[in-house]
Amino acid sequence: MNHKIISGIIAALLAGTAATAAEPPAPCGAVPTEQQLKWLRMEWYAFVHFGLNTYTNKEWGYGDEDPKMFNPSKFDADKIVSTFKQAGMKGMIYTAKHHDGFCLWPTKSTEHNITKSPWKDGKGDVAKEFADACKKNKIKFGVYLSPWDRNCAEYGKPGYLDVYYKQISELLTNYGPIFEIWFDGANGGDGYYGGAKERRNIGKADDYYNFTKVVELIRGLQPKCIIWGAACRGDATWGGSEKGFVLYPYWNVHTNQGDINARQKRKMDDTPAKNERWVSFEADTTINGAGWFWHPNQAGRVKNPEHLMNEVYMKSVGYGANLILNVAANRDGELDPADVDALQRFGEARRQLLSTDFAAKAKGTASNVRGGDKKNFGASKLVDGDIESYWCTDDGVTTGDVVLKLAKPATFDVVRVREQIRLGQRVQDFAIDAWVNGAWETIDAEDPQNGKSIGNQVMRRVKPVTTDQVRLRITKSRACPCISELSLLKMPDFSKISAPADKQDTGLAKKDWKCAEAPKAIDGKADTFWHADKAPASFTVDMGAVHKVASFSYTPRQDGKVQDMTDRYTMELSKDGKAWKKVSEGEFGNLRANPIEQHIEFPATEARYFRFTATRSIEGSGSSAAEINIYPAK
Ligand code: FUL
Repeated sequence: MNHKIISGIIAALLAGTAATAAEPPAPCGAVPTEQQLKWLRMEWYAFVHFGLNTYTNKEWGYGDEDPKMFNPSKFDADKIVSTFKQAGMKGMIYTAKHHDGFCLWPTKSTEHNITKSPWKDGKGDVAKEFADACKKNKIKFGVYLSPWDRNCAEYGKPGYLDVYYKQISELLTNYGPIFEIWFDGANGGDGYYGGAKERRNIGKADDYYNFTKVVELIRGLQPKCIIWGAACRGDATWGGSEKGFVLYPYWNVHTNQGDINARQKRKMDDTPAKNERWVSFEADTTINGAGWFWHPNQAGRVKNPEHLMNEVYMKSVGYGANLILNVAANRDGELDPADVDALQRFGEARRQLLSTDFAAKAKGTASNVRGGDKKNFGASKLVDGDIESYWCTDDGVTTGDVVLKLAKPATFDVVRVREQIRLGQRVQDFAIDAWVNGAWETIDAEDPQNGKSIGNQVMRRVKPVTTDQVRLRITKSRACPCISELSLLKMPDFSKISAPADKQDTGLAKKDWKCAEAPKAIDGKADTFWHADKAPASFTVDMGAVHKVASFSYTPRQDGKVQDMTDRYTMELSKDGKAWKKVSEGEFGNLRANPIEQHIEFPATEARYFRFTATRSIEGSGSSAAEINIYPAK
């Protein structure tokens, strides 16, 4: 027997005496489907609002818009999609039909569709061009299909459902794999409805659309498609704001509809309930403060990369949810250069943030390792760059810590932690310490009040420290913790990524304006507002001199309340304060979900006075306005 064989036998004998491989723990509570898991790992993708509203300067079309307006001479889906790809986005969702009911693909379900537009001689198909471009650029394609249809004569009656189900079927049959379908929650209200021009209420959306049936239909056509909204009957739902954040702690597991709908900061039950479901949140927002659709002169309202990072990305993806970021196409069918600039800079900032993990390959020591099996469940799993492997403790051990010794001292200010969510979301509270000047210093404390969640991932902004040792302390968990990764990251220096300058246009200077009834509507401050107990209610403003004006903007009350929030108006102008001309009347769309400033254009008119009449409010019988701006004709 030669030397090599003998040592081989000794090694085999020794291995036999070592601890045997431990079994993985049983899942705890609800777990994501394979599709939900893949979807959560996409993190972020684009939303593209592009349709007839793009041409009317509105957020919500009424349903009577002329399809002839749609003629985007420079539309190039590939150019748009490659911009998203370059920014690092993993997919895009297109508004194939918004509330105005206009279908941007040649549907057989309604006449109100793109075949009636001059674009490509009525042979265009925006959904197809986006789907093909996504395939080419290797990002995923999804569709938004508004349930509310302000054009369809049958809306609110059973007949509409055939139309709607047909639209779902067409989009899920003819455009390749759809990664997500979006069912907007805005429903019912006034509209054109085939000429009826009336208000239609549908009662409970879940009952009217029969989302249980919708889910079945979709599962039959594309079982891998993530179903968003649909009264939470699908896989994912709204994050609760249109500002792009979710609340923290953030839990993907819910015991009932009310729990999901509340979307509130809450503690998770220590013991999983039998009826728990996995429904993840998706935070939605626009890259441009002007709204979901493109609006003229919106360039100055783009959100800068630092805001996108701190207020949007870190509070959505960084809390464990997904982010859908809207970048609207303009009337030519192109993205706004200012939006593209901000997107690319934010994309670069995100890349830089994730580019260096100072914890990679650190040496880990854990307080407890499942079955003593370091090979499969040891602390090194936290830093091996493999999202599937994880550190895990013995069953019943729901607290524990891991100390990571870095190869060399590093300076970081973001700590990312991820759970192996295939086994459920478990951790209810944790803390992070750094070894500084010979002692442990807590750089991210526990939250005994609400606890802290992890889930797919959590990115914590911590006090910047330089250290070569970091400790993760799991202090509360529903079952033995299963932590797949811990990363130490550094936020980039935004001054080097140069954000687009904020150059918001507020219109005519107001220093000579006078208004006895509503000074707060013209004080230049969005946090104060004019309020009246009734609607209609008006106020008149003397602008001090005659100007040729062509548009105005209205900012709704910004205190988070919708009570008495005006959403219909009349605007009149006068040169002398005696003879008045109505230049515009209508609706401010989507204020409940997204109470932002809205711009309204009217024919250029010479005026010294304007009279704003609030004619209706979303809730209550009063009226309000935080600010009115008036813009000169160009
Ligand atoms: C909202 C809609 O009403 C908006 O117009 C927009 O499409 C947004 C994404 O969802 O609820």
